Amino acid sequence: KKYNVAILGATGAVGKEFLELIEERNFPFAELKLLASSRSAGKKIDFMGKTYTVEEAKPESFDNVQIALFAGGAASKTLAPEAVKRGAVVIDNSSAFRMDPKVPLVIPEVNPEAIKEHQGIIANPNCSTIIMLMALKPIYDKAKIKRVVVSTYQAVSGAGKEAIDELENQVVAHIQRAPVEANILPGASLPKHYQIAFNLLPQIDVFVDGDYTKEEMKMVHETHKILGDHTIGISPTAVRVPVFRSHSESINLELAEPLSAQEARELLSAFPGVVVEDAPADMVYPMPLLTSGKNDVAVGRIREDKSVPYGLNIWVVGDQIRKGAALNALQIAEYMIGHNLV
Ligand code: 2RA
Repeated sequence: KKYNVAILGATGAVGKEFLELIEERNFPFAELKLLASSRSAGKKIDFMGKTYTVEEAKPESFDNVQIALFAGGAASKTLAPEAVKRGAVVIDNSSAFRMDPKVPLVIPEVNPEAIKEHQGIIANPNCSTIIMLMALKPIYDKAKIKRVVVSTYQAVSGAGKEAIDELENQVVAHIQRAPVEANILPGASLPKHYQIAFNLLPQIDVFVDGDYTKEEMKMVHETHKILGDHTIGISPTAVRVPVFRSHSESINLELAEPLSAQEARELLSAFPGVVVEDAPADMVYPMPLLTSGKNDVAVGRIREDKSVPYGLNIWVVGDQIRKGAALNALQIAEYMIGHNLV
């Protein structure tokens, strides 16, 4: 069976990744509609031997669509309910519906059972949450997690194409001894901007409660919802780093039960979508240059932390445009197809 598929945000980084993955995974589509804002409408995209014209996304765009993949952005809030009204299942990468109790928030390897509760919209978690939970789930199932201290090292592509260009331009300007301009990061709509080249920015998104950023609080709230466990203490710090692609995370865990580093390695190796790269003697560990363009989340630097009872340190790296966004959403769609849920 084949499905009529619409991609909202088809011209952006996540939209492009959707197309690459649809081809790569042989996703069973019949008709494909590429949608975007009026700014990108009219653009041509060549895909699998056909030229598609990007259409402006409107409520009627979803007539006769069974699967709507939303790349993320402000349009989700209004267009997702319109697509559902017209009979589509929406898999949404924006943050608009993630914490809505009626909307499942899903990582297929972690909580696929939540999908069947959907009422039309299924939310894709934030990239940093997905990458962290891919590594935490097998550990959680075995030894429970009491507390997580996580610091992220997030690539500029998480902030969009303009942020990628900004890093590149700043590096070139620096080398040419020209003035370095900063107009985008930490966020285009923020009142101040700082250089990212040769620098680190400890702010991703706006500040919210208690001077944590929204990005940091997403990691707390989404983890509680996905694991269905609000008792886990989570202490996050999210940092933008001058890396083009793939987010990295240094994670310290306090477990409820003992788990050796070797046991953790075995559990992680057996978990689908995770690859263990951990051979310190050979200087083998995950790095963002190595995970970019890959589907698996890589875990390394697995060490027992003897400073607390049952402590464990891990280093996790994943392509945030693939597993952190487009791949995870497509896997949700594949799960639904496989289980006759669409
Ligand atoms: C970032 N979390 O990296 C975002 C992308 N969703 O800024």
